[in-house]
Amino acid sequence: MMIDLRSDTVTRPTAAMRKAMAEAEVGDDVYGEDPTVNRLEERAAAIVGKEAALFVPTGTMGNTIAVKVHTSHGQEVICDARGHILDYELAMMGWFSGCIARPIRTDDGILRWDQIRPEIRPLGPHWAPTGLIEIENTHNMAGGTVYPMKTIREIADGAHQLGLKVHMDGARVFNAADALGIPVREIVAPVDTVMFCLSKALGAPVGSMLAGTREAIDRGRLYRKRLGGGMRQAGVLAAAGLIALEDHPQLLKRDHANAKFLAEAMAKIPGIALDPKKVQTNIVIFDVSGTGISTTEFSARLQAQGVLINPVRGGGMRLVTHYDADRAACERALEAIEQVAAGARVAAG
Ligand code: TLP
Repeated sequence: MMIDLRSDTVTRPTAAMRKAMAEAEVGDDVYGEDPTVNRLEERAAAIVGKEAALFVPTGTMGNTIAVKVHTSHGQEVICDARGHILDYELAMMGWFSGCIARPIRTDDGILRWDQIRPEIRPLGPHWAPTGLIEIENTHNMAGGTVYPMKTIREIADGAHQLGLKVHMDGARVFNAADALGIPVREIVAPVDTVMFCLSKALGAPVGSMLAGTREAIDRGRLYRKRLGGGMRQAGVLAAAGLIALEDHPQLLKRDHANAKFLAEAMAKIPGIALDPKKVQTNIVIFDVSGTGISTTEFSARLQAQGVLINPVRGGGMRLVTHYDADRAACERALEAIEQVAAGARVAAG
């Protein structure tokens, strides 16, 4: 059995999810007649404290719809330079919404209002105006970092005073809620829309939610259809999503403890560099350059030992903990990491 720590997207549906999927009551969701999808959308809206929510097949589609809802062609979207929306969504903000990104570099993935303010532009003879501010919480490639509430409020207050909207890519916002010990609804209260994934840390096989005002979600529903996301008897998927939403936020604590356990042990391995204090949720980004082998080689040697961990952009490697990798699996992964690092040091003499 491989231990797969490439992402929390790799989890398999639980027995309870498969049972709920098999028994799901369904209808045609494009007619608004799938009772299970309707229930999921209502529950998601209630849990995150927004007027309405939309079930979409992927996080990418949720972010794409949000950008479209808030912007017009020829505008800029302010985001972090390592944001998922910029680096991993095939330029959808350009392709679908006709916007370009105005990326801001950060150390920890967390944008601050004093960095954003100078980048906001009005329409001018040379400038594309700012159309939207996008923040990612938790921030994936910065290592699952969590936005402090004060920072979210400052960004949203500043943006709203200027008539701008804020979208949160909250693919893992339930992880942020666990780390802060507050409900998700509190985290997303200041922002206009939030996308969160059922299929990441929460463990559903498919699906994400976009939540916001009724008006934004009604328009978003039309963009979902345009993107090919009108899913008919999608209740079979929503049934698993409901279990992810209701029962799985409680499990995230375990993933966070496993990530911390791995980070603290890995920080002691010669050749591996990371700061375990920065690991707040289920993502650990680490540097293996001190071992003298490349990230691709490190990954290949781990695979030979039954552990999957991928290199990421920027020279590091990323591991993500999830419910299909318990503490025993993490201990075995740690042993493999120790052995690969030690083997590289021996070869380097
Ligand atoms: N992230 C995936 C990969 O695309 C990198 C992963 O393995 O972490 N926002 C954030 C912050 C994400 O991490 C992801 C997926 C998405 C959006 C997109 O979700 P999907 O894959 O459902 O389109």
